[in-house]
Parts: sequence; C-alpha cells; structure tokens
Amino acid sequence: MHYLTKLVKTIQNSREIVIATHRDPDGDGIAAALASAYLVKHYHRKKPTLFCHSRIPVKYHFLLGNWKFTRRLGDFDLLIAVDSAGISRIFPSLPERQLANKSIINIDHHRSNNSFGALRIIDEQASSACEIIYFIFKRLKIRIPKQLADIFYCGIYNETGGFVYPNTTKESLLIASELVGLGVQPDHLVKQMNAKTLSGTTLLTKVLSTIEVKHGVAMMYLCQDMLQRSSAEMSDSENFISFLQAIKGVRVSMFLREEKDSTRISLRSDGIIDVDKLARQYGGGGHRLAAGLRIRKDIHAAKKEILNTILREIKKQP
Ligand SMILES: [Mn+2]
Repeated sequence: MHYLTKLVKTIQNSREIVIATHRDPDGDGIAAALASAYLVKHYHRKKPTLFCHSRIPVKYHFLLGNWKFTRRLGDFDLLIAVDSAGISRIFPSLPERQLANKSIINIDHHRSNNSFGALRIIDEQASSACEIIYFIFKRLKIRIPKQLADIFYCGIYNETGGFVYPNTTKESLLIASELVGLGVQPDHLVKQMNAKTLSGTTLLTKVLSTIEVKHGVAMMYLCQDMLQRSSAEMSDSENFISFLQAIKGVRVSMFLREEKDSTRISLRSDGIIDVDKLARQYGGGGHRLAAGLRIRKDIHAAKKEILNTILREIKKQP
C-alpha cells in the first residue's frame, strides 16, 4: 500500500489520536505537531490530543490558535510522533508496554531516527519535519488555510535558522515562497517569532560571558542561577549556540545547559566532524552538522569530557 494511503487509512480507522512532539520542543517540533493536527482534523471526526512532555515556550503561544498541548497522556490507540528521533525523546520515562498495542506513525527528518513505529515517514534530506508534512498536504491535495501556512513557515524558518543553516535547500525556499503566496507575511511573522524578552536578552549577556575557544572549538554554558538572576526561561536560550558557530575560525561549537541532575549539550559543526555520530556515543543524536545529547555529569565535568571527545574526533580527520 502507498504510504499516503496507509497514513490516511490509519487516521480514519483510529478512535483516539495523540500527536506528540519531543520534549524541550523547538519551533519545528511544535509547528509539525500543529500541522499534523490539521491533517487529522481533515480525516477524522474527533479532534486529536496534542502532547508534549515540556511546557510550550511562551514565545510560540501565538502559533497555537485554538489548539492546546497537554502534558498528561490519556487513553489513545494511535500515536503520531513528529520531529522525534526516538520514543524516549517524547516520553522520557514511559514503560514500553504502555505502547505495546498502539499504532504509531513516525514523521521525522533526523538521521538518528531509530525507525520506531509501523508507519515511518522519514526523510533525512528534508529541511524540517514541517517540510515533510507540507508535502503530505500537497500530495493529498488538502487546502492550506492562512493560519496553517503561518505554522509551516514558522517551523521551517525556525529549523533553518531563518534560511541560513546548511539545511536551507531549494525545496525549503520554494515552500517558503508558496507559503507567502498563501498569505504569509514573513516580516510580520518573523518579528512575532523572534521577539525577545528583556529577561531573555539579559540571560544572553550572562551566557556569552562564558565563551571560551580552544583549538577551533567554541564553548559556553548556562547554569540554573543565571536563569534565576535574569528571571528567564530555559527556552529563551534556544538559538544562543549560533553566536558560537558565527565566530571566525570556529569549527565546532558546544553549548552546555545545566539541568536538575544532568547537563544538556547542543553541538554544531562546520563539517569537520559528524556531531550526530558523536552525540550517539552518549545516547543523543540529530543531524551531521547539528546534534544534541544529555549526560549525567555536572557542567564542568561534561564540558571536559565532550571537549576531549571532539578534539579526538578532529584529530582523526585527514
Ligand atoms: Mn526538527
């Protein structure tokens, strides 16, 4: 059966549908979940439930419209997972048997996707999860209302860093232009999406003051007391790492964030090393040039360990 036929049939034959995006959601993950909600609504009488383990950052609330995300999982028979390389990215601590008799649809663009679910719509070449879902709408000839066009645009814009990251492709730019044709006003929308709070900007000054560069590797960190002192949210730091990768001569960047009992690390590479592979050694993953991981160590121990691993990988290069 063609995957789109299977997708539509699975949606139509389900009773209760949950759409879930990964924890610590970014713009692409949230937008992909919302776009999937429109898709489900098109084929199903009942509204789906939107699930995210983390709170949706305030800066994305304008995208939600009438939709709401819940952090509690009720009964369901179909799970549509978006922008998530593995089930544990969605449910950090869900016993596997709880998913045992559920249908799962896996829509993702991460190379590290571990191929869970009975129906997998995975495209590593896609700029974003939103791009994959946009093409589903096009192939199924479903009309895209202006509100949804805004959602797609925000997701793709977010994942490509405003159409500048290496995942900015001909397709992503073509989609953007089609979305503008559907009524999206990029200046207006981007202003809304990029609006910074004063506390978020104060947080940025604190984080930037920790920058260090060693052998082409740039590092900086965020610890909990910086959040408190600037009354910012963790999600305010979403794109801070781009400041590192923009420094002349930097090949690899590492941004460490202190969590309750672990450190979350984002990695970027200019291509000299494959950070997806590196992150996978620690149970993380992502893309060749952008990936993330968590490690059960404090910031300073984590920094030392990952820096050593990065330098070792760089040395291996011819
Ligand atoms: Mn994504």
